Amino acid sequence: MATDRGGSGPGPGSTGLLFLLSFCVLLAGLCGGNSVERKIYIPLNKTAPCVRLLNATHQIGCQSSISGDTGVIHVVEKMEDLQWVLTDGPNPPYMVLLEGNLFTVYSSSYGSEFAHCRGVTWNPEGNGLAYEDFSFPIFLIKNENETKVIKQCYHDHNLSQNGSAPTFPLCAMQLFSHMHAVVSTATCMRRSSIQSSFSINPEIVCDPLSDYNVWSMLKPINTSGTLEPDDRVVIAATRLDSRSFFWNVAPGAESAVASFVTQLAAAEALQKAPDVNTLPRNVMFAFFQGETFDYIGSSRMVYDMEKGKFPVPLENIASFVELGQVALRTSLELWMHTDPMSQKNESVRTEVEELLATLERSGADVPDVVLRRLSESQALPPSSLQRFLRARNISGVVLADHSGSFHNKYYESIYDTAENINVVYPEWLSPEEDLNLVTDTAKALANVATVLGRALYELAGGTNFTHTVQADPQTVTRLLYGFLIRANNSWFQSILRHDLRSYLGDSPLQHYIAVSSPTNTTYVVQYALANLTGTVMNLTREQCQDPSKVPSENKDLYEYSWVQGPLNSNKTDRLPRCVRSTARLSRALSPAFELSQWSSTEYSTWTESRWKDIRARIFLIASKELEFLTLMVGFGILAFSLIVTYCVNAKADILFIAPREPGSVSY
Ligand SMILES: *[C@@H]1O[C@H](CO)[C@@H](O)[C@H](O)[C@H]1NC(C)=O
Ligand SMILES: *[C@@H]1O[C@H](CO)[C@@H](O)[C@H](O)[C@H]1NC(C)=O
Ligand SMILES: *[C@@H]1O[C@H](CO)[C@@H](O)[C@H](O)[C@H]1NC(C)=O
Ligand SMILES: *[C@@H]1O[C@H](CO)[C@@H](O)[C@H](O)[C@H]1NC(C)=O
Ligand SMILES: *[C@@H]1O[C@H](CO)[C@@H](O)[C@H](O)[C@H]1NC(C)=O
Ligand SMILES: *[C@@H]1O[C@H](CO)[C@@H](O)[C@H](O)[C@H]1NC(C)=O
Ligand SMILES: *[C@@H]1O[C@H](CO)[C@@H](O)[C@H](O)[C@H]1NC(C)=O
Ligand SMILES: *[C@@H]1O[C@H](CO)[C@@H](O)[C@H](O)[C@H]1NC(C)=O
Ligand SMILES: *[C@@H]1O[C@H](CO)[C@@H](O)[C@H](O)[C@H]1NC(C)=O
Ligand SMILES: *[C@@H]1O[C@H](CO)[C@@H](O)[C@H](O)[C@H]1NC(C)=O
Ligand SMILES: *[C@@H]1O[C@H](CO)[C@@H](O)[C@H](O)[C@H]1NC(C)=O
Ligand SMILES: CC(=O)N[C@H]1CO[C@H](CO)[C@@H](O)[C@@H]1O
Repeated sequence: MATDRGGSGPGPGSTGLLFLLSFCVLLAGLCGGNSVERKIYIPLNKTAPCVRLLNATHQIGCQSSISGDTGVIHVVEKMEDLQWVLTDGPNPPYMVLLEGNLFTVYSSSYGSEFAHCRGVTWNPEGNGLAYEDFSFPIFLIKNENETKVIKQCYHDHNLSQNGSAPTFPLCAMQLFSHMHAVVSTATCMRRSSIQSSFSINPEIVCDPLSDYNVWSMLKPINTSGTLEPDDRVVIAATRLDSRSFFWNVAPGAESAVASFVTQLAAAEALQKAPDVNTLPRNVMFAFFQGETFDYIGSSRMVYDMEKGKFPVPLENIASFVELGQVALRTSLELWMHTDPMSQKNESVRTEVEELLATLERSGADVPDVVLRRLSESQALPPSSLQRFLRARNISGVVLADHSGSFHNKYYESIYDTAENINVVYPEWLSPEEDLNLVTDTAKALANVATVLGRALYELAGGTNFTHTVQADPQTVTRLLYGFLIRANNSWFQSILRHDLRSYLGDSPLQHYIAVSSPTNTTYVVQYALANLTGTVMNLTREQCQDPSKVPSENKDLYEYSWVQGPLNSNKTDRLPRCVRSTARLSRALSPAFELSQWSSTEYSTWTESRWKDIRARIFLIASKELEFLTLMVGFGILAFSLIVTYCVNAKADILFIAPREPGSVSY
C-alpha cells in the first residue's frame, strides 16, 4: 500500500538521510576534483605516440603501464645530461625530453637487421630502432610551442644551480599509452577470435594492418570476368605507404610519395598517346599499400591473381616495371635493378635483356636521365617485384636512384619530408601560387616519368608515337604539393567526391597503412589517377551514380564518380561533373588473415594493438614527504568522519525522531 510505504519508520529514514549526505559529499568531491585537475594538469595536445605492432613472432613499439607512467622531467640536450637520468638523479623515475638529433642514443649498437639482403646493406644509416620492443612509453611532440611549455616548466622547477638536492615542487610528466595486445599476432588474434565466438560483445585486442591497393588499366577490361590467355599485360608498380617510429606519422616523401607521383604522371602521359586503343598489349598501373610491412598489398594481389579473384591472372603478365626511390639522384643516373635468380632461366634472361634495352632506348632522348645497368649478380632492393617472382618467373626491373645503399638518409623516418627531396617554396607566395610553381624536383621527376611512360608504351607494343609520350612537370609539381605540403588545395578539392572532402587536411598527408581504411592517401591517389587518366562524361548525377541505365555506359569496364569539380567563375559554387576512368581499389589485407594463418611465415602478419587512451600531460609534483603528510592528514580526516558517522548512526533514534504510524510495515 502506498500510504504504508510513505510512512516509513525512523530507522530507515535516518539511513536515507545519511546516504544522501555522503552522496552529496561524493558529488562535490567529483566536481571539485575536476576543477582541481584542470588547474594542475596541462594536457599536451600535439603528440604522436609510439604504439605496439605485432607480427607472427614478435611485438615491437612501446607502451606505458595501465595507469600511465609518471616521472620527473629532465631535458637532455647533450650526452652528459643522460648521466643524471640514468644514475645520479635523486628522484627517479625520470621522463626524458630528448632532442631529435639524440634520439638514436640508445641504439648505436644495434645492427641494421631489417633492410639488408644478400650482401648489400640497402639502408646502412638505419639502426632498426623502429623494430625494437620498448616497455616504456615514447611520444613525439610535434609542436615546438608545446616543447617550449615543457622546457619552461623544467627550467622553473629544476635543480638548484650548484647541482645539490632539488627543491620541490618538481615538474613531472605523465604518459598514457597502454596497449591491449601482447606477445604476437598469433596470440592476440587467437584471443580475439575466441572472444568473438563466445561473447556477444567481444573485446578485440588487435587488428590486422590493411587498406586498399589502387589500380587502373590503360585500356578498359571486363572486371567481372578474367582476361583471355593471349591478352598480355605490362605491369607498372610502386608503393603507396611508408612508416616511422611514431603512430600515423609517415611523411614518406622519398620512400613513397615521389615514386607514386612519378607513376601517376607517367600514367597521364601514356593515356594521351594517340594510339592507346590499338596497342597490342595492355598496361596496368598498380599502387600497392602496406609494402612497408612485409608487402601486404602486393602479396594480396599475387594471391588473388593465383586464386582467380582478380581480373588479370598471373600468367598474363608480360613484364613488370617497378619504381623504387627515385627522387634523390645525385647524378643523372637511374639504376635498373634486376633479379639474378629468375635469370637463371634462359627465356626469362632474354626477356629481361629486352626489357633493359627498351628502357635504355626510351631514356635516350630524355634530358638529364641516363639509364644504367648493374652487375648481374646483384640482388634486388626491397621491392614488390619480389612477391611476384616468388609466385612466377617474370621479367622485371626496379628503377631506383641508388646502385647500392639508399641515398635516402631518412628512409622510413619522421624526417622524410618535403625538404628531404628539396621541395621548398619561397615564403612570399600564396598557397595557390605554391601549388602551381614548378620546382626543380618536379622537373627531375617529370623526366623520370617520361622515361617510364615511353618504356611502357614500347613494352605495350607501340612504335609510332614514342616521342609524343611526355610527362607534364605541372602535374608532378601539383601532386607533390598536395601530398607533401597541403592536401586541402583547390585541385584536390575539385577532383574528389563531395563526401570525401574532409579527407583533405591543411597539413601533409601521412602514409601509414592504417587499420581503418581506405586511408586519405588511398582515396586521393585513386581520384588523382581518375582525373589524370579518365574523361569527363556528359551525364547527370543520377546517371553517374547508376550508369547501368545509360545504354552506352558499362560498369564492368569503367568506374564512374561524381566529383566536386572546380569553383565557378564567381567562386561561390562548384561545377560538379561525372568522371569515367578505370581507377579502382582492391583489398590489401594480408592473405594470412584471409586464411587465418596467424603465424604464417609466407605472408605478412602485422597487426596493430588496440588501446583505450593515449594522452600526455605535465604537472607539478610535491616532494614525497609532503605527499606522505597530505595522505596522513587525509587518513586522519577519514577516520574522524567514520567515528562521527558511527556515533550519529548509533544514536540515530535519539537524534532523528519521527512519529511512528500504527500498523506500518517495517522493511
Ligand atoms: C592543450 O589544450 C588545452 C585546452 O585547449 C590548453 O589548456 C593547454 O594549454 C594546451 N596545451 C599546451 C601544452 O599548449
Ligand atoms: C617479426 O618482427 C621481428 C622484429 O622486426 C623480426 O625479428 C622477426 O623476424 C619477425 N617475424 C616474422 C615471422 O617475420
Ligand atoms: C607558436 O606560437 C606562436 C605565437 O603564439 C604562433 O605564432 C606559432 O604559429 C605557433 N607555432 C606553432 C607550430 O603552432
Ligand atoms: C648551493 O647549495 C646549497 C645547499 O647545498 C644552497 O644553500 C645554496 O643556495 C646553493 N647555491 C645556489 C647558487 O643555488
Ligand atoms: C563481363 O563479363 C561478365 C562475366 O563473364 C559478362 O556477363 C558481361 O557481359 C561482360 N561484360 C562486358 C561488357 O563484356
Ligand atoms: C623458363 O621459364 C619459362 C616461362 O616462365 C618456362 O616455360 C620454362 O619452362 C622455364 N625453363 C626452365 C629451364 O626452367
Ligand atoms: C605505325 O604506323 C604504320 C604506318 O602508319 C602502321 O602501318 C602501323 O600499323 C603502326 N603501328 C602500330 C603499332 O600502330
Ligand atoms: C584524413 O582524413 C580524416 C578523416 O576525414 C581527417 O580527419 C584527417 O584530418 C585527414 N588527415 C590528413 C593528414 O589530412
Ligand atoms: C582534372 O582536373 C583538372 C583541374 O581541375 C580539370 O580541368 C580536368 O577537367 C579534370 N579531368 C578529369 C578527367 O576529371
Ligand atoms: C549533354 O547532354 C545533354 C542531354 O543529355 C545535351 O542536351 C547536351 O547538349 C550535352 N552536352 C554536351 C557538351 O555534349
Ligand atoms: C554565381 O554564379 C552563378 C552561375 O554561375 C549564379 O547562379 C549565382 O547567382 C552567382 N552568385 C553570385 C553571388 O553572384
Ligand atoms: C630554478 C632553477 O634552478 N632553474 C635552473 C634550471 O636549469 C637551467 C639550466 O639547466 C638554469 O638556467 C635554471 O636557472
